[in-house]
Formats: sequence, C-alpha cells, structure tokens
Amino acid sequence: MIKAGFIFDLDGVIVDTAGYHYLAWKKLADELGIPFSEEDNERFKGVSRIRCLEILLELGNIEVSKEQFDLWLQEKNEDYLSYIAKMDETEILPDVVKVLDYLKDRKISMALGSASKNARSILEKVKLIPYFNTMVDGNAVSKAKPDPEVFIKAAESLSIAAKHCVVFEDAQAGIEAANVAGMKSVGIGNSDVLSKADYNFKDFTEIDFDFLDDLLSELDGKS
Ligand code: B16
Ligand code: MG
Repeated sequence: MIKAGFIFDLDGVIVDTAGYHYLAWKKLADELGIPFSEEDNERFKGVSRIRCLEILLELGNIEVSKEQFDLWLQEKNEDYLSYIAKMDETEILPDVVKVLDYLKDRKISMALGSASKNARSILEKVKLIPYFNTMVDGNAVSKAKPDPEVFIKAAESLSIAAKHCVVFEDAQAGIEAANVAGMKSVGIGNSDVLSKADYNFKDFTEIDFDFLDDLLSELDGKS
C-alpha cells in the first residue's frame, strides 16, 4: 500500500464559495455602512468566520458588544447558507473530480482540511462526501490557519505521518500551515501570492497524472 495522505482545502480548491462569502459579507457591510470591496474580501480567504468579522469591523472602525458580534456572525452565516443551499455538482472546480478519481482508484487516503464550519453541507451538496476518508473543518479546530492544527488533525485521523502528507491550498495562510506541519504543499491559484508552496498550479486543469505519480512516490519514499 502507498503511504500517502492527500489533504484538500475546500473554498478555492474544490469549489469557489468565496463569491458567496463575499455577497453575504457585503450585505452586512452595506447595512453597517462599511465600504467593502472584492479586494477586501481577498483578506477573508482561508480565514475563520470570527476573524473575518473582526477584520470587517476594523475596516469600519466599529467596536461592539459580544452579543452584537454574535448576532452579526449569525446573520452573515444565514445569508451565506441561503446561497450554498442552491449549490450542486456543477460548482466543483474544473478537473477536481479527475484528480480525486485518480487517487481513489489507487486507494489513496484523502481528507478535507477546511476552516469552514459549513464544509460538510457543501460537500454533501456537490456530492463529494464519498471521496473523503475524514473531514476536519472549522468545527473541529480551535486555532485558525496559519496554525497547522487543521492539517495535523487530518493526518492523525488518516493515521498517516505528516511527512507522508500533502496539502492542496489556495490561501497563503493555508500554505504556511502545511509547511509548519511538515507536509508538502501545493498552491492552487496565484503563484506570486503562494510562493512558499512546494508546487504551484493555476488550477487542477494543470495537474497531470505524471505529477501525481511523482508526488505519490516522493511521499511514499519518506523514511
Ligand atoms: P464558514 P477554506 C474558508 O474556507 C473560507 O475561505 C473563508 O473565507 C471563510 O471565512 C472560512 O472558510 C469560514 O467559513 O463561515 O463557512 O465557517 O478555504 O478553509 O475551505
Ligand atoms: Mg481556501
């Protein structure tokens, strides 16, 4: 059996839910009179929901009670849920299924490692649950990326040592987390932003089976 664990981030890697997060944050920002652009939303990628609201309130120079903070968190999430309720398989990013099928055929252990507390319901919507041996999401961790907790828990749950694992990530904080965990990292997206990744691809259409075979031998060969 090949000793390798593949860990995938969700938003920006498997599906592009960043657009829905943006719409929900933008609605709240408008209500609060805080200017919020798609550029500002870049800072929210891979970041926990709580931290996102903290950043938004910093942008608006607004201080609030814990009760109000929690109400806004809830409001944003309810809006976000109304968008993801309509998701289906067509929203899986190009060639992701090609890669997952290739790994599944080789019986490679796969995990989800996402900051989202909605990760399970999104994977259900897009019908990808059967590919994953384990799912570690925002409900299972107390420290957000770049802390490596999410990926360390995923590797533990797969019973595969960190050095045999690789992480696919679209956020800088996620690449840092993978590197700190002692795992290989694959950056999906802008290679200038993700320059600390071991490998970079614009998206999964650039990932071929030769690359996956080489990666599998490299991970398996680690003593
Ligand atoms: P939720 P990932 C992250 O997903 C998103 O990139 C980030 O924008 C979001 O704030 C975070 O999930 C929490 O999401 O509000 O659904 O718990 O990239 O780690 O899969
Ligand atoms: Mg992401």
